[in-house]
This record gives sequence, structure tokens and C-alpha cells, in this order.
Amino acid sequence: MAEPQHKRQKTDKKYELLYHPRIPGRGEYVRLALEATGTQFVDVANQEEGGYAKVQAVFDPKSVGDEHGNPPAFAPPILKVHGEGKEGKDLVISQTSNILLYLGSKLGLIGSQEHELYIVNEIALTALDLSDGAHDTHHPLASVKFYEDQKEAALENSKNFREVRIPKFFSYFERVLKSNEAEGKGRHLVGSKLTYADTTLWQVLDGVKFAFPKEVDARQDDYPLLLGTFYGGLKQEKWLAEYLESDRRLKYSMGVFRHYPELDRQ
Ligand SMILES: N[C@@H](CCC(=O)N[C@@H](CS)C(=O)NCC(=O)O)C(=O)O
Repeated sequence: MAEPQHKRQKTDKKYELLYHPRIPGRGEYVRLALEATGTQFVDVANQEEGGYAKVQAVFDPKSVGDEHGNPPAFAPPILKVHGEGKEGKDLVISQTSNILLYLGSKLGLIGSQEHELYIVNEIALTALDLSDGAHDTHHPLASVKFYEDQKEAALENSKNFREVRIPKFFSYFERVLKSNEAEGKGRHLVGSKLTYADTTLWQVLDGVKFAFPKEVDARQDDYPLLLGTFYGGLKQEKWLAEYLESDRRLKYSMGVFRHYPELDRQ
């Protein structure tokens, strides 16, 4: 007898995450959606011998697409889904928010009513804007330049990020949690169930806390729902606590979230 779809998804590794090796980066938003639902996947660059070459081939500047009819990707993260593409071939999709939209729908992370999907997506996109802002603090001029060659601009950008952007984003997320408090109890942004808005925002908060520990500490009491109930509550959920302890959780280093003490509150 054929296994039910949800069971099959959890055991046959139909998903491959194609991302840079050894850093959480934007790949972490995808990993968390998969981890939260107990979905098995292959983290190709970290788990397969020669895996990064396979990842690079998908966004190679000379690529004109693959044998499954997928176009080339611009940049990782990229998700490969076996058997879900054109005529049962493999589907290859990119753009973090697009992957989250796909996985969220497949894995039940989009709330329980149809309209909630668009709220979930709106909040996840806003969290990813904050993630981009955190990246730009250390690379405000150009991603290809060394941090050391754009340090002056990084100091200025970080000051604005800490003093203007962090409070603006944190206040917004605090108010979203407040607006959903009757259902979400401060633990969920939309409805009463975990969504990819929750997993994505959690990862952005964790990254911002890593990059700007003094700034976030100083603001801890201003956002009790966000930094207390939501961030702390989710961190204690079994799946996340176990994942954070596992060797699948990669350490922050040279990715989106970097800790340069000089960019933090002094
Ligand atoms: N908007 C894209 C941005 C993708 C992106 O910037 N990926 C990084 C790694 S996290 C990269 O390798 N970029 C190469 C490039 O932009 O040239 C997304 O969210 O997926």
C-alpha cells in the first residue's frame, strides 16, 4: 500500500537544499522550515562529497538551465524537489521568500485559513528586509569588497541600523504579536499555529542578537512579547532546542550575520 503523502515527505529526502557550505546565511530560513516540520532533506554543500560543485553549477554565470527544464538560478539558496517539476521531473526554485512560500504550503506552515497565507508572507518578507538590513551594516558599499575596505561606511550604516531600523522593525513585530495575542499568545505571529513567519523572524532575531548583542540587550525590556515570549518561547520548543544542539546547526561566521564589536552599541 502506498504511504500517505505527508509520511513519504518525511522519510524519502525528496528535498535538496543548495546553498553555500559552512554558514547559516539565508539557507537557514529554509532549513528552519524543514526542521520545524521534521522534514528530511539533503544539505548538499555540507553533506555530500563534492556537493558545493553541484550547488555552483545551478547558479553558474554560464548556465542556461538544466535537463529538467528549469532555468538557471541567480543566487542561492536554491531548493530542488525531486519529481515535482515539469512532467514529473525535478523542480528547482530559488529566492528565499519563494522557497518559503512553496515549502510553507507543502508542509503546513501557512496558518489554518486561506487569507492567513498572505499575512504570513507579508511578515516573513518584512523579517527578510530586516535580515538584508543586517547584512548591509557590514557590507554597505559592495558585497564583493572586503569589510575592511568599507569599514567607515559600515560604522555609519550600523549606527543608523541600531538607532533607527532596529527599533522600527522591533516595534512593528511587537505590535503584530500584540494584534494576534488572543490567538497566538505572543508565541505566534499569525493564528495559533507555527508558520514560516515565526521560523523566519526567529532566525532574524537570533542573527541580529548575535551581530549586535549590546544593542539588543539594551532594548530587551522595550519589546517583552517579541524578545521574551516569542523569541524565548520558540527557542524552548522541542524541535528547535534539539536542532540548535545538533551539528546540523552551523555557527555564525562570514555570512549575513557577523559580529564586529565596533559596529555594536559602545
Ligand atoms: N533575494 C535573494 C538574495 C540571494 C543572495 O543574495 N544570496 C547570496 C547568498 S545568501 C549570494 O550568494 N549572492 C550572490 C550574488 O548576489 O551575487 C534571496 O533572498 O534568495
